Amino acid sequence: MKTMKKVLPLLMLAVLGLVLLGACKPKPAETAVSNQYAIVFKSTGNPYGERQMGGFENGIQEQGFEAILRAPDLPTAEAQIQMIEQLIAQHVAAICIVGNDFDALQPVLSNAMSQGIKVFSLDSSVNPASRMTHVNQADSEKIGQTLVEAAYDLAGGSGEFAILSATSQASNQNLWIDYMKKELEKPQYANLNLVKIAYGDDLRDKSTSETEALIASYPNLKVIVAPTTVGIAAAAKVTTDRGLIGKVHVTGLGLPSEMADYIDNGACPYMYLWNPIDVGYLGAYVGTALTKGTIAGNEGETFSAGRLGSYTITKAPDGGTEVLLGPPFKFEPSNISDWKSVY
Ligand code: RAM
Repeated sequence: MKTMKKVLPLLMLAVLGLVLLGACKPKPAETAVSNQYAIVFKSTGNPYGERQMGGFENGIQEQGFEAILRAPDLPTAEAQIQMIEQLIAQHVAAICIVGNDFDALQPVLSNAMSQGIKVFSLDSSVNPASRMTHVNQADSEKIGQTLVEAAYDLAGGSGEFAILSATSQASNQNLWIDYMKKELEKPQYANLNLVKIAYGDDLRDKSTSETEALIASYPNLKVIVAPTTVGIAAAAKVTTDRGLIGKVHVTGLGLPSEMADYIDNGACPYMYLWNPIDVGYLGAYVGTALTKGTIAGNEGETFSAGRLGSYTITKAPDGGTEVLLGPPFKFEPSNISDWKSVY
């Protein structure tokens, strides 16, 4: 019994010593971060998406990492969920998502983040709970205002106009359309009537048939505003083929390489866009800044984005944060030939 009394404190000391030793021991190296950075675009067959993914790939590769480029055949959330599940299984370092839906990707993207994968959206945002930050191509409110001003100008101040959008769930188009509706409430637009919002789903054939339906249903239609590069090209082709140049004006957001002919022939007197290659490239640097821990996606953090220089994360209108590329650019007959071979 006596020996026990002597030994017990010694034993306790030894245990304490072992515990302390364990706490001070250098931690085993963290599991190596993958060198793979993935981007998931809305759908295949979209030249704008190809440019954006190309910019992302370039930005990732020049930093010595591997880029994975994915896009489903159809622009649905379900198809993107499957792709993201595969990327989680691969344990990529980061996923850059061009969302086909604002909310529907939340469970799968939250799961990715809980496994240490850095998740951010680009071009078409997902809700703030599903992302660490968002790469926004241009000020969303400004885009909405600019497109209403264009419709007003091309309609000559009054009359009917329609919107030809992408899918009804596309968060970037929906946000721009919301800002357009807000802008339309201003008294100066009292005689400008938005008669219909049609959805071409960023598919060439559907955008063509939706444009034809607009023209058939609204014989007095003066302007079609397509805030999608696929939609605007389809609409301009329809008005050109049907001899409606000068009667139904087409404007919106277009890719210069696809729209140069329609700007030259007058089907689309002018349109707007940003550089999609730069959007993707900026995304590449957001991805690596997140994995390096330079940023965590919080307002006020800064990072450098290669040839584009330095950027600061700001508050987004949806309550999350974003990185803004810059202002949209106007393409018109005087400058379109400079841009049609660039993107
Ligand atoms: C289409 C896509 C893309 C959008 C551009 C303007 O290519 O919907 O997400 O940003 O148009």
